[in-house]
Amino acid sequence: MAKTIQTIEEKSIWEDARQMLRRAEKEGIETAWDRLVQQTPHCSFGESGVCCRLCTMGPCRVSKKAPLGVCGADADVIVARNFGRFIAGGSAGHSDHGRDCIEALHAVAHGETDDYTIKDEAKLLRIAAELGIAVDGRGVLEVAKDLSELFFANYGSQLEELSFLSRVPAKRKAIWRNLGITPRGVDREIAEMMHRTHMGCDNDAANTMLHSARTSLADGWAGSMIATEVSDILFGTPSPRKSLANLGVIKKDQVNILVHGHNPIVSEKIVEAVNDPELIALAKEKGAAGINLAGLCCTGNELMMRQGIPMAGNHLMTELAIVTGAVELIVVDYQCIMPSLVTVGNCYHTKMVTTADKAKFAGAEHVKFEMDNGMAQAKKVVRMAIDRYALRDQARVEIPEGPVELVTGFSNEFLLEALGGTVTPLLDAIKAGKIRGAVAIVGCNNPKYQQDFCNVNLTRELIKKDILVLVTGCVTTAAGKAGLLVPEAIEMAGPGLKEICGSLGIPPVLHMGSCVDNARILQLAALLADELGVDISDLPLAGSSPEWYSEKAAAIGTYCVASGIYTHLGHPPNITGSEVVTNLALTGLDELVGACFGIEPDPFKAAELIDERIKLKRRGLGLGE
Ligand code: SF4
Ligand code: MSK
Repeated sequence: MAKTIQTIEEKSIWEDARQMLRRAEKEGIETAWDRLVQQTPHCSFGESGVCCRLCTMGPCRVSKKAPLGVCGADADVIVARNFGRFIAGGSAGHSDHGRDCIEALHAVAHGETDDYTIKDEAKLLRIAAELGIAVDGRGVLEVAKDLSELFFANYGSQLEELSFLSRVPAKRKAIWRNLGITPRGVDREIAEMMHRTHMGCDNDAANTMLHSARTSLADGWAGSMIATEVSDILFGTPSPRKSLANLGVIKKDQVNILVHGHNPIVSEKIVEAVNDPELIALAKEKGAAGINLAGLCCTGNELMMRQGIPMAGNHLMTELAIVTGAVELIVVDYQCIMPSLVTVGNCYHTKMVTTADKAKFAGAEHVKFEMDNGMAQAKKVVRMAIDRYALRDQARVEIPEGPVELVTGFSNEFLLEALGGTVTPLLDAIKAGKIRGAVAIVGCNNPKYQQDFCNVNLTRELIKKDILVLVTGCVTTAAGKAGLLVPEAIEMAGPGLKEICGSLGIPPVLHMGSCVDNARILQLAALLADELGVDISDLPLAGSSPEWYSEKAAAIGTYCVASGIYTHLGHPPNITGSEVVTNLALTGLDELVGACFGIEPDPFKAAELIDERIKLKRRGLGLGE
């Protein structure tokens, strides 16, 4: 992690970002990097997790001089409680997104909306049958009713077992059972975490940490997995398609609309609206050559995976996209949307539109999307964007050049089909050492790092070592801009990976979706383990989030580890104030769940660390290194 980022070159590895940073500086526009400087140095109590604000006898911050809070809580208890709430926050984010997807499926099934339909009926029937719902001789909507009810039930506490635990290998389930961390209802685990961390409840740090694992598992194997599967059912299961990434996807002569957030329910309607002939004609009447739609962050990933909509940028590019001066409107759903976007937009003609009552932004216009008005609201938003076009100051427009080509859309369904319907060919390649292992590199940007330096370099180093890389979230844009998401990138891979990906015509780095789509990776890991008759922790797999920032990323890392996948992070969560919690995260969990966290800010050293783990797992399976 860069300690003191000063120059524009130190802020980002990308020319499009640097160009916009120079422009922001010239125009006096403040960005996340400027605010990071204002916030530095960070409070060391907060950074190490020993600041407790859970009651009004405090706040307490413990130190050597004052090792206990007013209630008597020590550093271990305070750190574990803070971490537990952090994980609950991230799990709530993914899972509530999943709940919104179920509501859409439920509305479709009950005929309450004409705006949404079931695009992948085959997947609906397949998932329903997988989960024990009768499908033979029944109408699609009847099955959808039952499936949506079953998914809703995953959020309560009535089910004996979460639906998708049927996908978890038996050995993994036994580990969870023995530790008492088999996840129950999604809402139950999150609520219990809030309860446990109230003053005077769970005052055993290790016990609280185990519940963090349980809460995150409810996210990974239920909230996120349901979000992914229902999104595929409603909007189509992704398959490979070409797209483009970087700020060059914004067009000088068109009305530019950016979609940002996570849930495709709003943005899929915007895609339809921008293709409406009447609205295109209206844009032309107003002097634009057409309407251009591009994505940001994970809503961008969702649209890119299914529709090939180009990606303007990842987390730290969101303010900079506005600095092009060519964005008429940003429409957002929720999560990872900096409140500063309203302010930056006000420096130009850029309007910000919010769509969810749970994510309003002061200064933005709220256009509430509901199940029965999605199309009408999407058209309204596009009209608003067209109206803004006349307000654009063309003299202030500066758009970086040269979007980069990429290939997206690698769902498990596509991978299995490409492999002939089974994971056996992939396992054969792993056994032969042609693919030595697989690593999911996921997560965010964080202005404490040079943007995407770690994301890109770790990816490059791993493919050189014949390790297949799977990307989701904001790492996708980094890998795409670096030219790693095209089949030609096999030239940067080791000989074995080059041979296998070359024969399949796929890139050595596969884009598998948004943050919730890490569930696809969990499912793939489970399929591999089942095929070999081993536990997930026996496989030569790892996860990594080099430049993470969010509670959601921490939840993903935690469910990866609790599922048996060693996970590298560029920096630790705010837990270093407790030896008990830190040791548990870095080593203790290995004994309990067969995986732990590794911390390494340097991507080259991180690649070695991950490679060691892959070697260890290969040896364990009796495979050559
Ligand atoms: Fe302080 Fe205990 Fe209250 Fe936390 S719960 S603020 S440590 S008194
Ligand atoms: S959007 S959680 S910055 S990946 Fe999913 Fe990107 Fe991280 Fe948000």
